[in-house]
Amino acid sequence: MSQIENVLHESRSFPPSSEFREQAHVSSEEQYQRMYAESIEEPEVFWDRVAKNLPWIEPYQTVLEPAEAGRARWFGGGQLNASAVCLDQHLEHNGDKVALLWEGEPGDSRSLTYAELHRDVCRLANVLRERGVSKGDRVAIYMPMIPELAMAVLACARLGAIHSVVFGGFSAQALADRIDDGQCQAVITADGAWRRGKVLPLKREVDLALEGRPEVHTVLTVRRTENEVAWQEGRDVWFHEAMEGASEECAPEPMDSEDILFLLYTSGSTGKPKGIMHSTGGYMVGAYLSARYVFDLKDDDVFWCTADVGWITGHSYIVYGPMANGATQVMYEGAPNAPHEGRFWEICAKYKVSVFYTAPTAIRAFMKWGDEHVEGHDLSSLRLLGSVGEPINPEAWMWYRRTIGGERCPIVDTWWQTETGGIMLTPLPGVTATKPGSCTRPFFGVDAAILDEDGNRLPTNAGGLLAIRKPWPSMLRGIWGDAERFEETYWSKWPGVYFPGDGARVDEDGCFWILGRVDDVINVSGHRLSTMEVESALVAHESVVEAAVVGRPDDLTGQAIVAFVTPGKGVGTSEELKQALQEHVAAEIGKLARPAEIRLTDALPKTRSGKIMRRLLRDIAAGVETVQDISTIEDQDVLVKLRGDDQ
Ligand code: 7RM
Repeated sequence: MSQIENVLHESRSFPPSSEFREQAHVSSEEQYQRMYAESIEEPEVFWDRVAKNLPWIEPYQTVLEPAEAGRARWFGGGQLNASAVCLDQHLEHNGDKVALLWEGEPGDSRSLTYAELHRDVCRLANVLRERGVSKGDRVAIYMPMIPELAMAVLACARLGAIHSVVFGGFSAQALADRIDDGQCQAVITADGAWRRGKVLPLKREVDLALEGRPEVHTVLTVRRTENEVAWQEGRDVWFHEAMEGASEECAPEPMDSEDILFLLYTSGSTGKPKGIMHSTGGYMVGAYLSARYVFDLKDDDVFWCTADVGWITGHSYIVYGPMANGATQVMYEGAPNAPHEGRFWEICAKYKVSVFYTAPTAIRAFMKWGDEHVEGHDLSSLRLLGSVGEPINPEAWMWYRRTIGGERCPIVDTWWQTETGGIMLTPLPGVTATKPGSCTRPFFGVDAAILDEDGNRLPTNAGGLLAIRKPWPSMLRGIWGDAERFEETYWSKWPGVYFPGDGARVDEDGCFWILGRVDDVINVSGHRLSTMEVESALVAHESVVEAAVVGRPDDLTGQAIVAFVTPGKGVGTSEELKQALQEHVAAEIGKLARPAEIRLTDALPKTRSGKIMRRLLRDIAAGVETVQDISTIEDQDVLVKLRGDDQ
């Protein structure tokens, strides 16, 4: 049985103001319907019109070549270069426009125009070329959130080298695994990264990762934190020294549409991380269009996506999408609470941010820290807010709208994945009536539906498996070195249909509600419940900041619900609270969803990108040793504490 029961009842709806609607790129329901219908029925016509906006070096011959599932080819015969799309095309009219407003964690700042960024990217590409990097080679990038990170990504793209960005918070071992898997020959890094006033010694991690890996011929190191670093003559090169003598002339390498632009590793629930492959043409077209329409980007916007470039969100909505649109962006190096909990709002006010894109995990942290850290910062420049990464519970959505958005900014809750390359389900801010907790409707070209295991379409409001039934330009092109796993993971559940691994339902207005990862669904007495819905009920209680629910084996009911709950400020860890929460869930959802056990905890285990690791909590709830890969956990201490509670 693949149905997931729908227990969350949310009926609030927020249409965009006429003021927002009138100025938006997509500004009426009729326009959305017309464009959406064309994108599905005549994808060649729709995507040709979009792709024409990019500066092709060689025009494409075909828009979409039919092929078996997962093998579609986009913009065949065309050639372009992603760094030229992001930089060169803006030079003539917008060279002096600011590309990056960068803020360092210690409070230093830099601003770079498109012309300056272009010049540095050309020089860096020449440095890499002189070190022997060429088209098709893989380069690992392991850096803090500094402008050189964007330069590194774009310099690889300029040469046609495949970049593999590894998040700077990962360990030497995680870096080594990814270098090995992608057979990278060069690494771009920094001496260190600032994190809450401390130095994370990145170069030291690189040195450890490269022990016994002589294939890596070059390590290019940016000086950022000025900590001492070890040096291997011949291999190690200082970024600033190499850049000094480098030429500013570097023609972009013409790349075929289907040439690989980058690899990005994503960890599945089991097994080793998958090197997701993205193409040049289709990916750029998707990133360009989604950034433009979802964030309604205009010439005078200041866009801030708070993700790290180490995640797909940073690839598509810091580097490629916004830059393809010539946007001005804020880039911030540090933590949201360094040196104080109001740092993000201080930055929004300082740079007059107009479009702000962050994750539910951050929003819940802001709620927990308290409104006093928001108050006193002028957020009147904000006109649009976004959310990504996890289901956003209605409580956090409403707080975001009220406290950050001043009840005036539309919220775009965007559902997508590393694999999809770009946003797939989302409101269009000038058109869609948003609902707290729903990512609303499919973006252009996205044919989404809710199916059961056998591929049957499920009726309105029935929870089932999310499916994407047609190819889209920014879809993944494979898993690096593992064609079989690619087929098996994404294309084998139903013929010709992409399986993202999430549960969802569609309501009577055609709005999608993501119910969480299918692996996380809980089965209580034959009722399949979504983690998302029980968590949302818990978070709606005034004493709760964050919650994660999992199933624990139970002789009677199959599974019993265990809820891990982070209580709010000043709330005691009492038995009364636990009982109140159990009753609260029973009242909100029904007795069947009443947690059998509530565990209060200061923090939940999360991935480094902020997603709650329910699979780990499942083992803790069941009291078994975990066999899961825990290398990607954000804070190992959380695990120790949770396990300590156990005894
Ligand atoms: C962009 C990103 C993908 C998984 C995905 C979902 C979850 C992401 C939302 C969401 C509900 C959202 N890529 N997810 N966005 N769930 N609403 N708006 O996060 O590859 O790291 O993760 O994240 O489960 O499958 S990712």
